[in-house]
Amino acid sequence: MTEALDPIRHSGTDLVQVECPARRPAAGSHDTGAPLDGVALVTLNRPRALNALSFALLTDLGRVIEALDTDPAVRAIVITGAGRRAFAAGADIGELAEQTPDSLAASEGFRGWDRVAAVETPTIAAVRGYALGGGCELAMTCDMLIAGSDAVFGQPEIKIGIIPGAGGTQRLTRAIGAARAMELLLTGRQIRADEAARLGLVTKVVPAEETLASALDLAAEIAALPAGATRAAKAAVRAAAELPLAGGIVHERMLFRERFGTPDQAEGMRAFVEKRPPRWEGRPAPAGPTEDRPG
Ligand code: CO8
Repeated sequence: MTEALDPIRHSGTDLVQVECPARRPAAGSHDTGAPLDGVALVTLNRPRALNALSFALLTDLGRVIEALDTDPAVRAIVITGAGRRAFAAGADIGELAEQTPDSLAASEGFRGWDRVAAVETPTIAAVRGYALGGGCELAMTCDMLIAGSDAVFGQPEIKIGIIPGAGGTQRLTRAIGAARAMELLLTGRQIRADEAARLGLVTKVVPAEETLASALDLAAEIAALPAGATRAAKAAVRAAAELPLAGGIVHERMLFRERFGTPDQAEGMRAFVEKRPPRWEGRPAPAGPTEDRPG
């Protein structure tokens, strides 16, 4: 761990806060919330502007995410927005209004999304309120998306004379299909959590107040599993969006073979045979017997 050398990894910045290990939201006034081993919580922190993604925020987000991704103690990352009203209502329109084709070509801003897309650690978006424009694109860039019942998704860029520029046309189309993506992209219509779930945009919808806890619980479940395997599973699923089926299967087989000979593979299989919980590298064995044995 390099905690003392890299404060951004553990506390973030004013615009992008980090809690690592994350704490589950407290149940009562005396409960500080249990720390969740291996889970980092990243909070977009401009609540008065509905967490609009300014260039400065995007730069900080990229640095924070990169730092967390290279920390071996971090095995799952949750990204959320400060406050109850928004995950993020898009890129900062005030800043965008000043841009030209040349300034955008030279801009580092896009790297905020690109860096989130590039991390090997599993990522989960916890969305309450608005996830619009670049905010929707950021949520879709995460591997899983937990939506509160008050979540609202959309790509409204068409209404301000532009189109999505941070992957929205591509990721929305892959997530929900071309015909449905076309309608949302060409009208800018916003959809609520239940419709987003029906369309396959989100992993699950939960009561609004439980959004963050639910995302953190999912992250903790993933973080308790062997990190090499969760990263490989993520890489394989990501490849499905990039490669033709035959190429994707070749890629999966390569990742599958790579697992063999790793300490986690040896330990996982030995523990199964010996009918005991596995002890993953660098972590204590879980208390109880294994509940779910692989099928
Ligand atoms: N940018 C800047 N400020 C914003 C944004 C935004 N995207 N969204 C909200 N705000 C600010 C408002 O200006 C307001 O500030 P203030 O109180 O100082 O006036 C504050 O947040 C609260 O917003 P509202 O008063 O508008 O709240 P409402 O409840 O009335 O409306 C909405 C909420 C519907 C979310 C409304 O704020 C809205 O339509 N926001 C804009 C949504 C939008 O069009 N998003 C897409 C932006 S373009 C984009 O994301 C492109 C991404 C790719 C570019 C990559 C560049 C590097």
